[in-house]
Amino acid sequence: MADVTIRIAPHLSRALQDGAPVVALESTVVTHGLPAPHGLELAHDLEAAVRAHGATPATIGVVAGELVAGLSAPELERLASGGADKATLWNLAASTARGGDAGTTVAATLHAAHLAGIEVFATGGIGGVHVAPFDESADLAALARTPLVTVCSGPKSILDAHATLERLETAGVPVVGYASDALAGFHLPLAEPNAPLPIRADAPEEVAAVHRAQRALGLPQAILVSNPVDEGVDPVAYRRWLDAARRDADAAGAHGKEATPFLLQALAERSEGATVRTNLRLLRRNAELAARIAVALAHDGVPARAADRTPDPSPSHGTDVHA
Ligand code: PSU
Ligand code: MN
Repeated sequence: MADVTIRIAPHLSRALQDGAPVVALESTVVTHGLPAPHGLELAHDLEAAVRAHGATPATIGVVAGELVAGLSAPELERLASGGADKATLWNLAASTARGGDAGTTVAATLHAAHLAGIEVFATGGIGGVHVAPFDESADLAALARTPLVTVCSGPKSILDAHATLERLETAGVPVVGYASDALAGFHLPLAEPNAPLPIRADAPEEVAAVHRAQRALGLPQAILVSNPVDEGVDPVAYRRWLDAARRDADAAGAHGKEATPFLLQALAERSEGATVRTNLRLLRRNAELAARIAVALAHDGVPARAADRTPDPSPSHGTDVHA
């Protein structure tokens, strides 16, 4: 028996068994995405936003080598207190084998959420194609093969949005513009240059319908929901901060998995917190929308997950799951 293990918090396990709406949340934004003390506050805020809209939050991360869905308050505090690693797909196994703590990226969170049987996930901006050659986030690989509705505000604005959208197209990931027709630009409402999207949805039920159709067709990709932030930062100032942040990153030699956290931190400093305020705002909006989509899916009656399980490792909803 393959020894795939994820610990699912008991209250979450019950919600999943009942077919209640659940929203997965990532933890790299908590461990690496925001300057302290924003990380921990944010984690609690996002969970509250999900609850306020009728769903159960499931923040995912690695604690003492254990992959956990539904981190407890002390576990969140532990992750936010510094020193945690950043776990994406290529180092998730190493991270658990070593027994350490780690925030999970979009990619690793998608994987874990799917193992747990969760269908909806909210984040801020996804990873994608960096401007530096040959740096492409594993988020793209995970979105190509993990069937969750993933709500974001587009690719993080430190990336090449256009190249990221092309990769998503190649991978067959449907990108749904929520109440919008072009790709969201993370800190900016729209990505530059303007990138039209193939599908638009104006209500959570419409997103749920696309998700159901994707499942019914046996397509393995995520449904990526692009939810533009309502109030972004000033685009001209943003361009200046980003150029400076890129120079800072070059000077510091920040690349590989350090690149994203470094650039976000440099932007926060250069913008005197403006990018952080926008980031917090869009994260909250995305958690709210994800909760409404999870509620719409649950109202279908069909626990879509039970209906369309393919023969991949299918964990039961115990506290410890072995597939
Ligand atoms: N969005 C944010 N802040 C973040 C991230 C996304 O608003 O910190 C994180 C996510 O966890 C995403 C990761 O998966 O950055 C991408 O990192 P990389 O480009 O190294 O794959
Ligand atoms: Mn990378």
